[in-house]
Order: sequence, then structure tokens, then C-alpha cells
Amino acid sequence: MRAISVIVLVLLSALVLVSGLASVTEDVELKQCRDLCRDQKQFDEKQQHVCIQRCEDYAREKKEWGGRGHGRGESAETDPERRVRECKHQCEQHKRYGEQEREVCRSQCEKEFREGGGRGRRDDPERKYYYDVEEEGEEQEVFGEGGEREENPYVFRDEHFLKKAESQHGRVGVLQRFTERSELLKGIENFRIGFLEADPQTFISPAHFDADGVLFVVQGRGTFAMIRENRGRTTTSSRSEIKRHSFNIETGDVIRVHAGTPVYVVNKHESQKLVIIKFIRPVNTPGAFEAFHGPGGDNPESFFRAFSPELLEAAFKVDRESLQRIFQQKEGTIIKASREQIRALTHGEEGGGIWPFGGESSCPFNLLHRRPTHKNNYGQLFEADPNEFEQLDDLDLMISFANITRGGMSGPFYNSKATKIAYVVDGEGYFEMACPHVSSTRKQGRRGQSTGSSRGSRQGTTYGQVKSRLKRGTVFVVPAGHPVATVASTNNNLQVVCFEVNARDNFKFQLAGKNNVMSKMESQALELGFGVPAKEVEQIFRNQNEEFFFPGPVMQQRRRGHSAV
Ligand SMILES: *[C@@H]1O[C@H](CO)[C@@H](O)[C@H](O)[C@H]1NC(C)=O
Ligand SMILES: [Cu+2]
Repeated sequence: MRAISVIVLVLLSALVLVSGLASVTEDVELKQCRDLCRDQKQFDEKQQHVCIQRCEDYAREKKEWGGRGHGRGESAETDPERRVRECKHQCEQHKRYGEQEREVCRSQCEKEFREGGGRGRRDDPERKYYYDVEEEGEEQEVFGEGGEREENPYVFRDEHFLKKAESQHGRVGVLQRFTERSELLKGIENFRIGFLEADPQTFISPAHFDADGVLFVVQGRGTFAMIRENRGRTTTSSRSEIKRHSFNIETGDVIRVHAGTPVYVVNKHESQKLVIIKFIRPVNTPGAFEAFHGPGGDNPESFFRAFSPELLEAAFKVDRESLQRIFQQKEGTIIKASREQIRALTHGEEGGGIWPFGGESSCPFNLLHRRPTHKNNYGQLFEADPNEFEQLDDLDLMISFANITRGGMSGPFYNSKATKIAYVVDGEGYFEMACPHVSSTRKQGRRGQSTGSSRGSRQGTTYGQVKSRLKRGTVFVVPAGHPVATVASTNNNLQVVCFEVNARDNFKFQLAGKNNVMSKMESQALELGFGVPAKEVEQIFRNQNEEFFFPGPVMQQRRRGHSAV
């Protein structure tokens, strides 16, 4: 995959250079890109397909972000400043280039694009805004799985998930450790994020884990079974019983699974996939955990097979031939089941029966059926905190779900104590975060362009801008104290589920809108802090009447555009 990305990157960069002077329409560009893919003799059919896919994604992405907001008929392709930037950026991407070749490459970019075209409307503020967004949109696609992205330690995508199990009926994956690329996330290195995706009418093989988990059902319907200790209050004997608990699950359900609990899942839906995202806290080795399969054979391997036959013969009081017969499974972790099997498994007849029974500490609840903590035209926020739910208490975890209306945004705000691990369930958009721990290359570029004198006098903390596109499956992390805002594209709602760790007594401090932090400060504090008359500051921080969710930048611009006409 990676190799293809690099090649597509090279193809696209060649294109940018070829098509730079002429104003090329997207379709021509797309055609060229496709043709170049087909010309790659070393590609097999599948690789060619992936390459072409990349071209199409790129073109679509460009259209989507580029077409918006350019009112005056000027297309993004003809903006010389942007061309230079893109071009230089690509110089950096050529892994085989030495520093000297890079320098040559960069100066060629200058020649080709800046001196070729006019300076354009560089300082039109509206342009500037869209410009940035477009650039971001493209970076993510063009430099897809390549280098660039790895510089942002807060964002994780498909390629950062390790495959734990893959079969023709579904996938199980776990995200790389948070500290894999950067020490900045050391505070959450004990936690992992995993997912399960199972085809319709399948069975997910029983297993227990040396990890505590909280599961969120992203999509689908199924039945969940776990074998739990039956912690009746009346049981005083030390020999406690175990019991099966089966319950139906649907989108929005949150299920606590204690470490060591054997679980299995059925996707009973006829046509829909079951998708579950999992927050994991290993109990043996910080940041590392394993699955233990009892039922199994070759694949998944049964842990019973690690014992010697004579020991098992003795333990089970049967002969070894009968034993060998049961460890046959080769189908994998996710197994296609017959209608009858599914029916039997989803009617928790004997024993545990359908929920609720027994210990409530693992009783599932539905996050989306709760009353939203914030709700307006621009979005809804659902939250479940550890004070309220015993299931989340020992993990010190809050789970929340933000449904940001298309074109809307949430924040800026920051968490007082909690670190947020967010997973994009649906939609697309982007987020921006202020971070004193990274330096934003883009911002440096800008500073570099300004005169040096103002720079010299500045001291203290500087904040890098962490910004990244979001789409389904993206994981991003927002550490405590870091101001963040999330924006939904104008195409779809952006739906994000968040696991917030260190959540007890956490507070979301809002930085804009009703109830924002600044609006509570005395005028003098604002006057002194900002160095301008308090009135001016107050006007700004009191203008927004909405709370938490607001119209996003594009929506806002459009409105302003209308009212100005
Ligand atoms: C998200 O909000 C939209 C309305 O903007 C609504 O139709 C949709 O059902 C919501 N999704 C969830 C999961 O709450
Ligand atoms: Cu930071």
C-alpha cells in the first residue's frame, strides 16, 4: 500500500509540474493521472486499481474543497502562491532527494509558478481561509499514507490499525500504541483502541482478554453474551457461581466488559455489518493485551492446546482421541452461522436469559437515548460520566457522542483534566487544536515570511496549530488543557464518539459562545490581558449567543455573504 502511495505521489507531483502553467481543468488532470497509473508496468491489476482510486479520490477531494467559496470564477489551480506551496511541499516528499536536489527542486517551483503568474489576491482574507482548508484537504489525500502525516502525533488513520484477525467475514483490529510515534501521548500509553467489524449473520468466537474494555456499538444489531460471576448480595459463601448474561445490542449501546470475562457476539442482522469500537485498558502489561480463545483449534488457536495431552486427559477424564476431535476449528474468529444457529443464539433461553439480571456493574446502557447535554441547530452532545455510571467509574472514563450538524462546528473548548480519544463514526470535516508541544510547519512558514523584528521580541510559549482532516475511521487525541474545535463538512453530519480518560471532575471550559471563560472575567482583567479597551474585548466574546455548537466557518461566510448583498 505504502509503495503505491509513494508512486501515486510521484505521479501527482509530476502532474503538478506539467500542468502548472496552463490552467488545467480537473477532468484533464484526472485523466492524466489515470493514464499514468495504467502506464506503470510494474503494477499488477490490483495495484493499478488502487492507483486509479487514489487519482479519483484526489480529484473528488479537490473538487469538493476547491469548488466551495471561490465565488469569482477563479479556480484554485491558477493561484500561483498556492502552486508554489504545493510544489515545494512535494519537493520535500521525494524520499530519494538529497538536500541539494531539494533546493534545486524548490527554486524550480519558484521559477515555474511565482514568476510565471501574477501575485494574485494573496491577502484577501476570505481567500486565505478557503485556501487553508483546501490545502489541508489535499494534503491528506495526496500525501495519504506517506510521510507528512506521521508528523502529526495526534491523528491515527486506517494504516495505524494493526490487524489482529482478518477473515472473509469481518475484521478485528487494534490501534498502534499511542506512544508509537511520539512520547507526547505518554499519559495515555496504557490505553488502546480496537474495533470489530462483522458481516451479517456471523458469530464472533468466544474469548476473554487480559484487559478491561468498554465497547460502543457504532452500527448494527446483535446479541452479546458474557459469562459473569454471579455476585448476588445474599451469597456469602466464597464459592460464587457463574452465569451467562445475554442481551441484545444496537447502535449507541455502551457495554462494560471486565477483564477475564468470556464474551461472544452474534451479528443477527440480515444485511447490515456489526461495527463495535472498543476502549481497552490492559491489566497485565501496560499497553499490551491478548485474546484467549477456549473454543477453537488451529484458527483461532485454543489455549487448551498449550497443555499436554495427558494433563488434559486427566482434567477432563476423557481419552486423547475424543479430545483431539474437538480442536478442529480453522474458520477464524468470525464465523458464518446458519439461520437456525443465529436464532438459537439470539433467544437467550436457558440460564442467564435476556438482560437485565445479576450484577449491574456491567449492565449496558444506550448513550444516544440519553438527554443531550448540549443541543441546538448545529449539533448535539451526549455524555455519560463515571459519577453517574458505575460501569465507567473504575476506569475513570467518560464516554460521549457528538453529532455535529453539517456545516456546523463544536468548540473551541478545552477539557480541564481529561484526555479525549475521539473516533470518527461517520461524516467528514476537520479539527484544529492549539498545542504548545509541536511547532506547526505552516505557521512557521508564515512567520518566516514576516519581518524578523517582531519575532525577536517575543518570548515564552508558542502554540503550534494541529490541524487535520477527519473522516470515518479517523482517531484523534486531544490532551487536557488543549483548546480544540471540530468542524463538520457541509456534506454530512460529523459524528464522533469520544472516550475521555481521567474524567472524574473534568469540566469542559468553553472558549466561545454563551458561558465562555472570557465572559466571566472582570473588564479590567480583559483590558490588561488583551491590552485593548475592555469594551472591545467584551463585544467580541459576547457576540455569539449559541452554546458549544455553532455555525461553522463555511456556513458563517455564506450567511455573511448573503447579508452583505
Ligand atoms: C444526528 O443529527 C441528525 C440531525 O442533524 C439526525 O437526523 C441523526 O439521527 C443524528 N444521529 C444520531 C446518531 O443521533
Ligand atoms: Cu500539546
